[in-house]
Amino acid sequence: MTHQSRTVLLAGGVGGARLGHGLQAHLGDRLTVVVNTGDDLERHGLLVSPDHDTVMYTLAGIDNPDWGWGIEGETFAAAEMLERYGEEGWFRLGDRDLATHIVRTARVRAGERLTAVCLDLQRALGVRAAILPMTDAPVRTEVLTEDGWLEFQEYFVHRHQAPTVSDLRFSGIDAAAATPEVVEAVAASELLVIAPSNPFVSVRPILAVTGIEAAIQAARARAVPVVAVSGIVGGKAIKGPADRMLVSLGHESSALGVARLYTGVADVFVLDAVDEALAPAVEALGLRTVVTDTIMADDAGRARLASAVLAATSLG
Ligand code: FO1
Repeated sequence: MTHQSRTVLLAGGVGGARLGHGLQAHLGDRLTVVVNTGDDLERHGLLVSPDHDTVMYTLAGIDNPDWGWGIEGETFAAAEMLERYGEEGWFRLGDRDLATHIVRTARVRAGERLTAVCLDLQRALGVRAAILPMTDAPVRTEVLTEDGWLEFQEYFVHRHQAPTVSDLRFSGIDAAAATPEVVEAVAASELLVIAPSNPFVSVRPILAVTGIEAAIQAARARAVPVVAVSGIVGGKAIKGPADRMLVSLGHESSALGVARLYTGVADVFVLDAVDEALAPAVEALGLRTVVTDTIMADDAGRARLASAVLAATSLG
């Protein structure tokens, strides 16, 4: 692969956004990011799309690097006023972020496709890559816990990911088809990358959308390589609940545990140097391995991992 390969990145939240930022530095508009929309929700009558917006703000260079979501220098005047009116405030919507939700909600309610609206928002922010919702249909991830089925953000934010997850479901997934833009991007791709996102609540919903896994397998049949990056380093998730979910859903909380989930869809697996000893076991699954520093602490780290991913399938 060269640094100009048409690349499609399957991404969820923070880890996906950071690798996307690194890949965009190399690829510009030859990068397409297909984002999970299972985390989407309605708040105060507005449609909020956290994974799309996290990737959009990050690729626009206006993300809040400490939080991994939201906009740098954000203010919360509207949120404070909403709370004065007795509205729930546990899901914090900043003033600039609200503009995104106001525009998106108004245009989707007027009948436009989510994808068309999202592409316009990205262009207005100067994003060079294309960030595509996995589908235009509503999909909502729910997790089964000791408190019953919870909507994703209720689990992730309101309950601080404390409950133990014993099952997952993506309501609406049966009626959700891949958009033409996603199918076209995968068909034109020369490289497919699975970001170091949560395999269960970020990557799996994308692969569950009708048409997406089939498009990926058709690309693989054309010798397009799929490179997956482990989001588990030294048995721990860089950020978020993926390590605990691996265990509570019956898997091993390790890079090998993640690799097992991607057999049959990935060809190359990128592990952190910390997990070098696991490489033979990953290769025994039929995956080629690349061992490198996968921590993206800053822009240089993001570009470095992106470079390693782009080089992962170059012959020789
Ligand atoms: N995460 C939090 O931990 N607390 C919040 O109040 C919060 C608000 C929020 C608003 C908009 C948005 O796009 C994302 C937001 N997130 C918040 C992050 C969000 O829960 C995660 O980005 C994902 O859904 C997981 O990737």
